[in-house]
Amino acid sequence: MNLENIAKHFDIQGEVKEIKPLGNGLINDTYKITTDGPQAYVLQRVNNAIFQDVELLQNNIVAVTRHIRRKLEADNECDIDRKVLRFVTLKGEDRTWFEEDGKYWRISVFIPDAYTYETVDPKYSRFAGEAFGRFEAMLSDLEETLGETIPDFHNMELRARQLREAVASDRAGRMADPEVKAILEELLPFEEEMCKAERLHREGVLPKRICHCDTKVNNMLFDADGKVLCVIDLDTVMPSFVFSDFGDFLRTAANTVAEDDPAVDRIDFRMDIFEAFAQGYIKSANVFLTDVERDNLPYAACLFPYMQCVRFFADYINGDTYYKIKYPEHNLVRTRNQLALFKAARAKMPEMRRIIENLASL
Ligand code: GN1
Ligand code: MG
Repeated sequence: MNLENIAKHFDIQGEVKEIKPLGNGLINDTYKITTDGPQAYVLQRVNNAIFQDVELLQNNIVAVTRHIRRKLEADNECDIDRKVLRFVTLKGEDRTWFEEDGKYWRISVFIPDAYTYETVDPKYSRFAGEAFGRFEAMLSDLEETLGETIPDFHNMELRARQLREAVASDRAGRMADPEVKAILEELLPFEEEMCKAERLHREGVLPKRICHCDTKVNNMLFDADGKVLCVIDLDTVMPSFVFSDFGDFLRTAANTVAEDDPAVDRIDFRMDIFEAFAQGYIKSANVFLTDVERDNLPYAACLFPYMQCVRFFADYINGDTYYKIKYPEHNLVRTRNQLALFKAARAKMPEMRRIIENLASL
């Protein structure tokens, strides 16, 4: 696969000097392109086994980035090119993706002097909460209707069903392991409680809004002073419950260890990170947040470790077909980790509720 030949189809400035791997996403392949011109670029192969409609996905992303850019311009923001991603079109076309031999590619302009982190302190957590709340607020009046790039992506009922299907077909023969059975027994009793969002939606009291849906800590760019520049990794931007962005950020940020750390006994759910993130989030999301959404933020903080646990676990039982793994038990280690985090978070729900009530009354 010649990456330079792929890059040649896009309208980039300057000659390509070097193309090197970038970042550590679990789904797409990402590279940095250095040129002899003023700009560097990010080249990505979109994993179309997972994102099956790349055209819909890129249409979503173009609509979202265009809308945010217009808002920033209207607000007379400075340095806009570092605050929203820009996707490069193909030479002579206005399409932002290229297909060859069943592989899909896209290029965006690299944002210089930006940093990503795998962990945050409370101060950065508050900035992050504000940024994701602002992201949702800015998109609340988007004219275009966005498609779901992965249908029912954060639908807990579907994820629970997929786990049961994985268990029933036991494709990799892993159900024979007593530990696997024990994890399943631990997870099942919480299923109904965790499917609350879908029920509220059916009752008509929980709306879908445009959310980011992959608010891991490392999907946000910070400048050298710790201020949030922008939100990246926009493949999963789609209609969802606000719980997605609130819960998934805390899943990574409030965990005392990384999501694949085997040291389960060191796992805790950090309330200082929760409180700071909630402060920032509620501050900027207050303009649209309903009482039902706000009151259920503690539930969201538990839902996402639970859902991720179910997803890693189903993938392990299926024989590791979805997430990239670095060693054979990687998905099982991730499962144990997320289960411990879920339990830690759930034990802290009363404290979370107090914090949210306090913030609501300010
Ligand atoms: C995947 O690609 P990445 O690493 O940002 C996944 C998320 C999971 C996450 C777990 C499309 O995100 O939903 O939360 O791994 N993305 C998709 O680390 O499934
Ligand atoms: Mg990512």
